[in-house]
Amino acid sequence: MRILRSTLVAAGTAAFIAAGASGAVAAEGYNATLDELNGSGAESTAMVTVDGTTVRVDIEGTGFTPNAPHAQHLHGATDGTEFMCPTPDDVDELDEDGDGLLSTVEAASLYGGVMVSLTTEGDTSGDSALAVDRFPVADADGNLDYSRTFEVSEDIAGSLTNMHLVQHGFDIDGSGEYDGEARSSLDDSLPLEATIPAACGEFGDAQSAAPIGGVDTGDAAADTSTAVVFGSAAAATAVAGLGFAAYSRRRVQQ
Ligand SMILES: [Cu+2]
Repeated sequence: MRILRSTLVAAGTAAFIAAGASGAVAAEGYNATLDELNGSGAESTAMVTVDGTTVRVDIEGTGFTPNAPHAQHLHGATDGTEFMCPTPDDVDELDEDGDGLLSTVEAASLYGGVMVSLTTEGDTSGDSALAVDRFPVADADGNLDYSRTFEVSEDIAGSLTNMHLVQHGFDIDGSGEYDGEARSSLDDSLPLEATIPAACGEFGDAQSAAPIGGVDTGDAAADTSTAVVFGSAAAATAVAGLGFAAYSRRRVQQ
């Protein structure tokens, strides 16, 4: 082990020296495999690369509701609290309304609050948790690809390994859009289908990754033409606030 570690240190030093001329150093990467939640049939592979406070997120997913926006976040905490993705075995305990599904609020007690909103442009903080006109839209075949580089706070950069990637939105009744009688746990005016968790994954051990080059290049899938299902941005912001209020109350009650 000592030999291996020495080798790694030497390799790291070499990489640092080699990259020194351009000021870049090797970044750390974390892979995640996202499994379906709520029987959505959605699954993704993701990689988060961290270089100081610059973060790059790459996601490739399949099985998502076609032509629909999918909110996606890094959930967890920056205070070291341990969170995890729900498994089918957790549904019985967390499903407070007994509908057999985990709503966003029900699942948040396990996977934590929104730390980063993986939008296609603009703000990436928790304030944009429901900014659905800035989340990626799955293509006609249900593929959901995403790639974006952005800045985060030092607190968040230091806690990324303890966070989980959650993707939302699932056409439960197969009508082709987010509708139905069931209401979102975040706001009665929204369909449950629009915000229900569809996939969740945890990040594995760090590995060396190529330095992140440049800043946001705007290469995220930014088709917003069919993305406005929650109404105005102001309404979405209000909804996000309600979601956090509900979540905070839950935490206090526990
Ligand atoms: Cu989320």
